[in-house]
Amino acid sequence: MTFTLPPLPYAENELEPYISAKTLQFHHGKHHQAYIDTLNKLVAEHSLDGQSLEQLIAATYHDETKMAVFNNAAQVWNHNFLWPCMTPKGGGEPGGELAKAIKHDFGSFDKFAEEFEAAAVGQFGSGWAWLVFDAGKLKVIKTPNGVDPVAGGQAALLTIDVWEHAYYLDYQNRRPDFVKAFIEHLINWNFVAENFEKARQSHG
Ligand code: MN3
Repeated sequence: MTFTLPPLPYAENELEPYISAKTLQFHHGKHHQAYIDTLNKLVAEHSLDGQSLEQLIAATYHDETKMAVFNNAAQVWNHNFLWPCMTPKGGGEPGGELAKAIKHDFGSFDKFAEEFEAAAVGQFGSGWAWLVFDAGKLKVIKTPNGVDPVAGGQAALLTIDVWEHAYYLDYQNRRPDFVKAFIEHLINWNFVAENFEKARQSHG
């Protein structure tokens, strides 16, 4: 079994003007593909065939002899998860149970948005910001490099990639402008709500 690149759930130019087709060509077609190719090579070298991404991430986190496997498996998982977090004409605010939970756990949607923005802008160097469901509560976290909630045993609901390759062609050093555009125009709240529903059901 080898890992393969999932197709984007939209055309490369459909997130414009917030993310250009050129950025997606490189981010999806080159960076994500490269993590997959490297992971397939490493899985064969380490005789780790037949394991899911989640199993590989759990088995190699904090294992210094398999750091490259962890980094690439986590980055494949993170990018597989990232694409459906965005949608053309996204953004706005969620409804239903997710809206209630955000209000309950953050105080208001605006407070959630502020916290998510601060995590994404404030992640020093490469990494990710996330909305997660952890022990029955919504939380915003940030992680460096490839580290993700899967490694920490939390359920991921939403992510933004703040590696420079995610925004540099369109925003150069203006990460805050990219984060703002992501929140206001790109978040796919239907996908986040589906993830929330699954996480709540498995939490019981
Ligand atoms: Mn990336």
